[in-house]
Amino acid sequence: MSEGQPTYKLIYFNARGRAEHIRYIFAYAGIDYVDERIPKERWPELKKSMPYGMLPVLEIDGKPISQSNAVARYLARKHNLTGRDEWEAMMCDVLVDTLGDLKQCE
Ligand SMILES: N[C@@H](CCC(=O)N[C@@H](CS)C(=O)NCC(=O)O)C(=O)O
Repeated sequence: MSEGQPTYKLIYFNARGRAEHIRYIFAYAGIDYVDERIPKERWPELKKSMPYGMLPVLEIDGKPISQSNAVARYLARKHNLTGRDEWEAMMCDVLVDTLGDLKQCE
């Protein structure tokens, strides 16, 4: 990985879905990134080249990383958005996991 600020490209569909919390982190932390929104008709072809065949994917200096919550936690840690201590970090995880449970019930 390069020194200084990495380059970021967030690849997702034109939706909030599983990418919006990553966009929030970028916005809150004031980080520049490319917000690439894939039209549905391009997806079948692109899917073959994505890790695990799903989106979102965050390219960090060109390296594709999948799993939205892993990406969000990585960015949150890097930009001091995981609370003041271990307890608050756990509370952040409680919130994320609870939201995940609610999503499964949709
Ligand atoms: N656990 C993954 C789930 C990713 C996921 O389910 N992505 C869906 C969109 S929300 C997807 O890529 N669907 C298209 C497909 O599977 O072909 C994450 O949180 O990133």
